[in-house]
Amino acid sequence: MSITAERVGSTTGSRSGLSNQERLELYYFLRLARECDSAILRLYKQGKMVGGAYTGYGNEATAVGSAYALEDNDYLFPMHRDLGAHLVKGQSLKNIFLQQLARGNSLTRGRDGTGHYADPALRIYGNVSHLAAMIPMAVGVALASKLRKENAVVMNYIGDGGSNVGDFHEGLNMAAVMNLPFVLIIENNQFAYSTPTSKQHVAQKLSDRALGYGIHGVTIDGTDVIKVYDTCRAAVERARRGEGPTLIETITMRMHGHSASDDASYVPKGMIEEWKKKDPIDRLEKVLLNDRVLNEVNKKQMEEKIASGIEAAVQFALESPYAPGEDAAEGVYAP
Ligand SMILES: Cc1ncc(C[n+]2csc(CCOP(=O)(O)OP(=O)(O)O)c2C)c(N)n1
Ligand SMILES: [Mg+2]
Repeated sequence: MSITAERVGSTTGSRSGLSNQERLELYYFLRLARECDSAILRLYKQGKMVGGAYTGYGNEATAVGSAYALEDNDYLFPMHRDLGAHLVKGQSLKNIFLQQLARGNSLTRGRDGTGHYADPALRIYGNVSHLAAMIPMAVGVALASKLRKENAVVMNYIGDGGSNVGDFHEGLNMAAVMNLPFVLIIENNQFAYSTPTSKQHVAQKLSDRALGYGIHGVTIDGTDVIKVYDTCRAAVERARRGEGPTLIETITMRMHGHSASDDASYVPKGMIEEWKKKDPIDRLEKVLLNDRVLNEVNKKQMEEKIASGIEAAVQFALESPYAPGEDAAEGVYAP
């Protein structure tokens, strides 16, 4: 197997061959993800959420571009910044807000208020809270899928911080040794809660770790949705051909605090302003306007569709009941 550890690629130009309609769809999902996050923050500030609120501001291009490279029978193991990936894989707004608002008719039947859910019908296995513990699980699914000859690929995500947990090594090494159809994305958004990457690792690039496992590794601009799509599509196709796992590091910035209760005051002054210039939505919008794929008319239509869709889902969730207290332990433990 040939090994590539490319340097951070240029962010201009695309090999994607995406149609204009597909590029518009990517733009739609970027905006949908961000508007969902904004709605989640509003609900949190209104005291309508049961627990914390985690958003993906700045991570949208990574979440959307990567999941867009998957087919229906592929598996998605996202982490807490990847609402955009849930949406691309087909999750409904209703289910997202029922889950966020911890209602009894949510996918976890009110047992959780975040993306910690599974939806086997869509092959989405939302993150387990313990960082990196999901990697060996996702690798296990890749093994099961290979044994069943499903021709499916597993896409899994981890943060810069989570990539330093031991499970990362065990999971990725196992995927490499067994030559599994597995793609692992490290979302390097500069911080793990308040810890900057300089205090997490001294590796120049986290994708260089791929060399140690004998697999493909690449570091790319995680704010460029087309670049993310291109890279992930190539990795997914390679995995489907039986050529093993890929480690993809996407460089971006966590534009908000770790959660809604964190004001991110530890982030150096000016850093957020600097990264705003690389806002994933603005970047694609400029290209699409310039190419006359997007215009004021279809942009407005899209905004209205997004706003009304979210409004209806939030309303439905707010009107849905919480789970009755008596059955709180049901479905939590194996019978
Ligand atoms: C093993 C483990 N330790 C600590 C936590 C608490 N925790 C949840 S998210 C998080 C920060 C993760 O940082 P990173 O992996 O960089 O992802 P990011 O939140 O920046 O996207 C921490 C410390 C956890 N969930 N699991
Ligand atoms: Mg991080």
